[in-house]
Amino acid sequence: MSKFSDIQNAETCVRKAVTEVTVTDIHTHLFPPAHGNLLLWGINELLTYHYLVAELFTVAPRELTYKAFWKLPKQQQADLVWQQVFLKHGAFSEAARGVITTLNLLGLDVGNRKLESIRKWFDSQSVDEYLERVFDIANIDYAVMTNNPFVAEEASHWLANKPCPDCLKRALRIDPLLVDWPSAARNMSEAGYKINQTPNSAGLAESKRFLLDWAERLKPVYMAASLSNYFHYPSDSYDTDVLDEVVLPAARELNLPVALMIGVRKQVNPALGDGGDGVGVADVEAVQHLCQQHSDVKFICTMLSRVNQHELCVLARKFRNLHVEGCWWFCNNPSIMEEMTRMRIELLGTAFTAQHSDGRVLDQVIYKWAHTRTVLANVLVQKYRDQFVAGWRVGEDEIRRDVRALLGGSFEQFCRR
Ligand code: FIX
Ligand code: ZN
Repeated sequence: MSKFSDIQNAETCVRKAVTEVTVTDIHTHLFPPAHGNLLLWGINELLTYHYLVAELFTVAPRELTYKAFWKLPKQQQADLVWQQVFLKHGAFSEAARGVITTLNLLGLDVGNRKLESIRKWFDSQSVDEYLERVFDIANIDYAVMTNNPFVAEEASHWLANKPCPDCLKRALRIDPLLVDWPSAARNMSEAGYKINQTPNSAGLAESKRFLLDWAERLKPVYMAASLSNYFHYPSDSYDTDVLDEVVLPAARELNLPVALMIGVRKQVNPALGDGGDGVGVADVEAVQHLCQQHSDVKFICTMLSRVNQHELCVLARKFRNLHVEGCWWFCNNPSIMEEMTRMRIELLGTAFTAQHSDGRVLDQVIYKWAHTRTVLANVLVQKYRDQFVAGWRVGEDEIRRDVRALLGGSFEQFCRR
């Protein structure tokens, strides 16, 4: 295909390619509609997203206690967020601006700032069609969920073989095995596996059988765990034994990548519920040791602290079994996303995944991808300009190849390798 001879036409093509590319969303907290209330969607859920609940308490009058807030019905919680965050302080934050973007792209009149008509519209939606509509607006081919067999309610839907649409793939989420063995052991014992409260060799073998059984049931794209900023490997805590005896052997046997999300300071303020987690600088060397000592296992990694990003990116240059992905959670803001994406392209080319939505509320994926496309287009325009000035010419096919690589293509290639 012909190459662009002037940078303006190339840049126009870049922006068009980013706008039009179908995205693969490799980390979300969505659920199949058949799994009932586990799938969050609609204006009340959008407004009570744990990011916005945390923001509410940064501005609400002191008289609003956490306890009083949580006792309110969901709609009144949403009304409070709308009044205190949006009407009194504006939609500056990424989570607040995101609600506005979502409502606008759904074609709703958010300009009149009245929730009643918006609520009526959502009440008239059917969740199955709405899921399709949201994926269509966001232009997503499929999203990978977070499926935790240690959560009884989640497990019950899979054990009942409830339907799951093709656009939702599974991820086998295994945090409790690594961060809370006693609770994991209780769950597995209740499910009929012979597991002790302390991880002895018999219990580790049984927990591997539990993993293999769930992998058979879910057919996951990868196994995943969120780990604190205190995670080290190897270490003398039991998570090293669980990794060495259970998770990594299962990953090898199933040829499944292991996705590690590292750097959460769990529940720094428990009164905020899911919004109570913070961030801490983590140990990138733990990822280095895993890649070194298990070169036959594929690791997908994202870290929560901005401080860790450069070191993690350099590590991905050293290990072909490491794939860096996403601007996770507190990094999912335009300023940090731009910095991370620019750095990653400069160090990794397109051999990484630029973003995941982490969407907890179905409708959010609309804004998470709209905002990501804007940031990515601006960074890529600059990066193609840099190539152009150096003397490298590209054509439309290569631009579309590169954009897709950053938004799912490199991930799928890594998983296939
Ligand atoms: O561990 C995770 O998957 C995190 O993304 C979540 O626990 C977190 O609450 C979240 O949804 C952040 O966006
Ligand atoms: Zn998540």
